Amino acid sequence: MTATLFQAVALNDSITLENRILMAPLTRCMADDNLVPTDAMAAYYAKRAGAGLIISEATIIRPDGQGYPNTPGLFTSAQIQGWRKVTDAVHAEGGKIFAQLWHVGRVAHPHFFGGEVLAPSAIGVEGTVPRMRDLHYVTPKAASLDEVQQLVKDYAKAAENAIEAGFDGVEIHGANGYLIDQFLHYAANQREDSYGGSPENMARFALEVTDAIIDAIGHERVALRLSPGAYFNMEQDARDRAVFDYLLQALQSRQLAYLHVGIFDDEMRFDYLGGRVSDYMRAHYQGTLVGVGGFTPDSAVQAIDSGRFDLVAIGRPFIANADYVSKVRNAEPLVSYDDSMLATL
Ligand code: FNR
Ligand code: 8K6
Repeated sequence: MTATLFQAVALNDSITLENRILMAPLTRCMADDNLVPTDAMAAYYAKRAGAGLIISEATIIRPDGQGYPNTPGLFTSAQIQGWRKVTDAVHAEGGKIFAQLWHVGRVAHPHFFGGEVLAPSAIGVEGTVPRMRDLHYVTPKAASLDEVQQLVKDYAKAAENAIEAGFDGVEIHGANGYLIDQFLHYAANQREDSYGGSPENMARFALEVTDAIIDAIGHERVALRLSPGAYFNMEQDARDRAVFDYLLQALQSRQLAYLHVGIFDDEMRFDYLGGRVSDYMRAHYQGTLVGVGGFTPDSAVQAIDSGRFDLVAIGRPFIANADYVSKVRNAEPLVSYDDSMLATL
């Protein structure tokens, strides 16, 4: 009884998805040492082209956006050519793919690029780089106004590069405690200039990045992922609610392709949001919403049929089942995900 998932859905006049199942963005740390996507990555994505839309693993917009080993980039011509092989392979299988644009902000590590770590404020996080546990996070430098403006330009440039690489659009990674999300939470943003101190100011960077990318490639091809509920590399602060109330309202006029919930488990509840992040976003945003986090085909159908969101993104089960979509369509059993599957593509 999964027919709901196999209805086509128009995101706008330019992009129609064949089904409601998105492949969630999944960092795999398998690009080469120049952060260029490999042939193995092209094969990995092509096998998953049955998704209505693939969202690529998070892809860094410039060198100081890197916080994990071998995450791909979109700032050199070799990287653009590498991604071109991926997008060609996905398109040859009849699929669609957006690039997820990423800068990790304060969880970047100088080990990868040999420079300063930039963030909204000079507030670090405890901990170490995943998979490289001897690399401790450093205290970042608060970006100057000029540096903030350069970041906005570099997001727009990476979006242009994504289109040159053959992507159907981009998803801005504004979630999970990375740079854009750091501007949106009081725990990471204590600026006293026009980018901090009030909902309007704290939402400014997210909106400037979104608008610059819309100007560069058109609103039909731009999506955004947000984490109003702080849960990863971020402490909760009840004042954040007003920032997201403001931001979601402001996004209404941008006519994005979709808005995507940034969470690992949709059942997580946040007091200051009144419950689940997905329900909060649904109540405050009228456009197409993508839910995610622990869904099975049945629970996704239930959520979509009851109007909680419009499309579902599937993460770990897509790692375990390249043919996730055809298995669901044919009611075949799914292989269970296991962390050991991250070792190979
Ligand atoms: C993720 N997730 C993630 N999110 C994101 O926005 N960009 C990314 O690059 C990644 N990378 C990533 C890697 C791995 C190994 C996991 C498990 C998760 C989060 C992901 O998109 C999704 O929100 C969660 O996995 C929850 O969905 P599932 O797995 O329960 O369907
Ligand atoms: C080296 C791979 C990098 C992957 C980046 C994303 C991390 C994925 C898996 C870790 C799970 C983190 C879960 C955080 C949830 C916190 C809930 C309170």
